[in-house]
Amino acid sequence: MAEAIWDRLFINARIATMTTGGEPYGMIDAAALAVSGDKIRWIGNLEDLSPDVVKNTREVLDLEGRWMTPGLIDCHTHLVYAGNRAGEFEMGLNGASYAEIAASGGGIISTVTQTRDASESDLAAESQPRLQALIDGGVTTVEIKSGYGLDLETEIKMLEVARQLGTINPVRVQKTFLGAHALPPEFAGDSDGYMAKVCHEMLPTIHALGLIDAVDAFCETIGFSAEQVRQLFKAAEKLKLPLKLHAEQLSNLHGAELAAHFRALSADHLEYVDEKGVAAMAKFGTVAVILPGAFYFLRETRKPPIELLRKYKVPMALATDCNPGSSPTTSPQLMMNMAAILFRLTPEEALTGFTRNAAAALGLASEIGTLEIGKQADLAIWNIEHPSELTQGIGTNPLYIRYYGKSGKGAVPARV
Ligand code: DI6
Ligand code: FE
Repeated sequence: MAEAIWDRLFINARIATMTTGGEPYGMIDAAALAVSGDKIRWIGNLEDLSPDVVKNTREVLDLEGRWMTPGLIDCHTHLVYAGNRAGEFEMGLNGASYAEIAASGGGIISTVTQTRDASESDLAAESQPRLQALIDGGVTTVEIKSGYGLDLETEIKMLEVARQLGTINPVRVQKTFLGAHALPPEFAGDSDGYMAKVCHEMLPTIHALGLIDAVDAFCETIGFSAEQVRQLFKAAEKLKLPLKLHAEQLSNLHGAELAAHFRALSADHLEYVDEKGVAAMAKFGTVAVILPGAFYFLRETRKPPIELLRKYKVPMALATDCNPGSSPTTSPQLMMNMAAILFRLTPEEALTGFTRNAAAALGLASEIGTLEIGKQADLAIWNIEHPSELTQGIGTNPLYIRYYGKSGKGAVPARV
């Protein structure tokens, strides 16, 4: 028998490739997709495949008309943390604002205390179910931020746990250093001093351990000023690390503009961004990461300027922002629904936000986010009649199979 030329061939699929320039969703009907090793080797109409090729493939999976999309990419999470903040949720419902809760020692700092106190193995064990929930929802790549340590030791512990989670689960983990998330209590009144420590001690030390794929900060009145973020970005630039920024979530400090001028991969949240900020993002190719979960949980009323982002053709990504305070969710599908209902994103924009544009927000557009020859074979296969159902449904999970290319040649597809 001739050498098998492909490891696996999916046939009778309807494929949303999420590529641009053709059909909506980059759709291919009556399609097939071939995988060898961890890469996509062929994609197209089933009728264009010769029967010999099909015969010589190691495994053929008949998808019986199901829809295939790129594996989902959650490009902004804080899913490694210890403890929970349900008590604050009650405080909030009794009238306290997010800023008031933060000022009274709650908020991010309460998670910092719990995360510092947790052992590395407890932190991993607490975080694993959140990652599993994302995987069960079709996620094949997830970004995980530090930022609940705010000291060298705990920031390393968080990023080390993120790294480990990526080695024991069939999912790609991108690790983002968010040492500039909040001011730790031991630096009260000295945020410049803390920022200096972040830039000159924590960042280079943690980078030398190989634990940083990107650098982020919380640019906000309750976080760090644009000037402080500029210092951090300069230090990160010297190490050639990609940049991201929590910008304009609660007020307009012109963080998006700053991020764009530093050629940051993304500016995230953006409820308060102005036209100048949007124009700068368009000019320098900075992705807008929209986080409807945080908007919803904080009962924010100011919406990100979707029309303006569309007008300037700024790519929009979506993410869960999974965290214990402002976005306690692990559901990409719910975020897609909220983005549509609250911000009027179309279902196609919503799915693009969890695939192609999310890949760009992580600097991984050449590897993942669309289904094309040569890209990673990270796939989600759904029991749906049309991709818009992924945005329409709430509390449903139509995932049929999730396939993670790096699980390796000959490995059983990662099913959920
Ligand atoms: N913005 C957010 O939405 C999260 N961090 C940030 O800078 C919230 C994190 C938390 O409340 O624990
Ligand atoms: Fe966040």
